[in-house]
Amino acid sequence: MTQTVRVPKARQLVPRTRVIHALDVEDLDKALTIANAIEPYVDSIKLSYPLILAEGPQAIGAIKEAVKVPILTCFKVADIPEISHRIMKATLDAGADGVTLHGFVGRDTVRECIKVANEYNAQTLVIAEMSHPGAEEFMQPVGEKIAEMAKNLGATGIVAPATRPQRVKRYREIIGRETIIAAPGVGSQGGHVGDAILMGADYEIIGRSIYQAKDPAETAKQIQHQLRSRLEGKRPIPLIQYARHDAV
Ligand code: 3DU
Repeated sequence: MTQTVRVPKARQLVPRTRVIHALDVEDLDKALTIANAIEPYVDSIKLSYPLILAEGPQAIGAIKEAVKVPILTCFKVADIPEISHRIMKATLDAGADGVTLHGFVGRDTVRECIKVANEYNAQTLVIAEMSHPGAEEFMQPVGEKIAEMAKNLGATGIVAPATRPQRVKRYREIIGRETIIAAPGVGSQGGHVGDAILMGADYEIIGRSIYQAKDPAETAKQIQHQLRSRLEGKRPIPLIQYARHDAV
């Protein structure tokens, strides 16, 4: 007897506003209110430990139900392959459409995570270099190797620092145009709206500047205007309509 295997259809990231909102609040009602209000101005909502530890993994599904954009989780998976496999499965079963994972743990873990994600048609963003100053200490020296590995293993994309736009440019040179770059660090961490995209990123990840604003929707709208006017006439590197990578 053949068994029917349910393959959940993950929502795909599409570059429209080119902003991913990091919704790092700790209260689900608040998260839902903000998610609904800012949805027109973002391509994705990214959830992380602050919300999920407070409200449980079902918060992923609750937010997903409230909006149409893909939901990313930012658990920065970094365990041995077996445990990473289970973390990935649990996250994707909870409704995530894409995940972040660390690259420094090495190719066996990264390969395993991409394999699980592909079963769900979900996106994988491998962190090459983080955006905070401390990332220069240990991550930056190996970031380029991580980016190359992520590309070769067929990750959807990498995470590179909007706080250091020249590094984004370097990562773009290394990975070519098929692999996307999502760049956190805009706003509260000091990165300027548009800098990372002008250097070759596909998305800028923005958290506190939006969800801590008095009027998150108005702020997200303003950011969108700012981004548009920065990109106007400046010819950012063209957008990629990427497909899922199956090169694992
Ligand atoms: O600094 P913000 O509030 O704009 O939020 C940035 C988000 O991006 C936050 O969720 C953080 O966990 C995530 N992130 C980085 O800031 C830096 C990285 O290298 C990777 C993820």
